[in-house]
Amino acid sequence: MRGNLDIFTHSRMEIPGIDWQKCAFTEDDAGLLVENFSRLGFLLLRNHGISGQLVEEAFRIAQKFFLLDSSVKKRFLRGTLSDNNAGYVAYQMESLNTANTDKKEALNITCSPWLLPDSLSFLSRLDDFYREAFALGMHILEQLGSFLSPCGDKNVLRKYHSFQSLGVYTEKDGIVAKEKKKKKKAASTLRLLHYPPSSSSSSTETDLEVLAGAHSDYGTITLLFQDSCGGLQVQHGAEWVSVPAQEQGALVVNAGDLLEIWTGGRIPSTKHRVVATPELFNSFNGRYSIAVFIHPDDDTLVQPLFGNTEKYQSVLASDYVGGRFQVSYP
Ligand SMILES: O=C(O)CCC(=O)C(=O)O
Repeated sequence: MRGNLDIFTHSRMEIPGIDWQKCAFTEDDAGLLVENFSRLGFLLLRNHGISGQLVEEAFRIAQKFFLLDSSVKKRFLRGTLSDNNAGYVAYQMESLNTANTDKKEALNITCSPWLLPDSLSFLSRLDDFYREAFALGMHILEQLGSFLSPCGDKNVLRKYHSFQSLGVYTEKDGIVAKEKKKKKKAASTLRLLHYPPSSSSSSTETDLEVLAGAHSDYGTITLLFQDSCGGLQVQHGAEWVSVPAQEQGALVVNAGDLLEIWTGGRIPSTKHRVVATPELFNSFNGRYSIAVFIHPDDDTLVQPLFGNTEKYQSVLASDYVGGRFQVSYP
């Protein structure tokens, strides 16, 4: 134990872990958070406070969605809804790295209004999960801001992130759409991911099957929930560090490109990928994960505030994410 943080991994080649509930969030704790987050741009957060029931329900909803017939899912393809990033990403439709197409399917749920048909109405139950995840994300940003800003300003990063509930709604709560129109827009997204069971039965250290190509995330921070299949790896120089699967219910937090810019490189947005594991070969349903991508409001000018402020150029949040999407979805 160091301060109020329980650092349960010490090797430079492991993802640092933090017990979030034990943290009183003093200035010392914020310093240790920054210190550990700075190492790889990844953290494992135990006791994160998000209701286990909500997490389990979110995974059940993901399974229910991906089990739908592919002809149903394809009715809601990404690019055909009012928000360009919302919708279903079919198997091999995305290339997180141009070297190969990803062996996964995904559903992007953004905060822009999406009137769900009856067949998808169960997706509206994801809102509470998203709300808790977003609140945790804001708490993390407050801690980072309070340590990094010279005057201890908790709001220095948080203030650019307005909360909006997910845009999914059904006929009976149509009011959601009206409320959304008044609010600021942001690219924050809840993403359900499914990696079907691998067809290949051999994946060795030297010959790994890549299911999601190496990439960095585009926004501020990502909260990632994964099942027990494992396979997430984080780049460290020429090596790949494996992220333990679902360690004691821990969730993964990683920095996106915009946090790297804001922190002048102090907290890096590190490349990561997903590879096939023996657990995936043996699993009947494949691998499931859920990512909450937290982005600043579209009109935010993201500029280096701390760290090496000379190294990065300012960028408009909406321009940056738009550019990255163009490359991922050829
Ligand atoms: O599925 C995962 O574990 C990671 C997904 C990911 O990195 C992404 O969608 O950006």
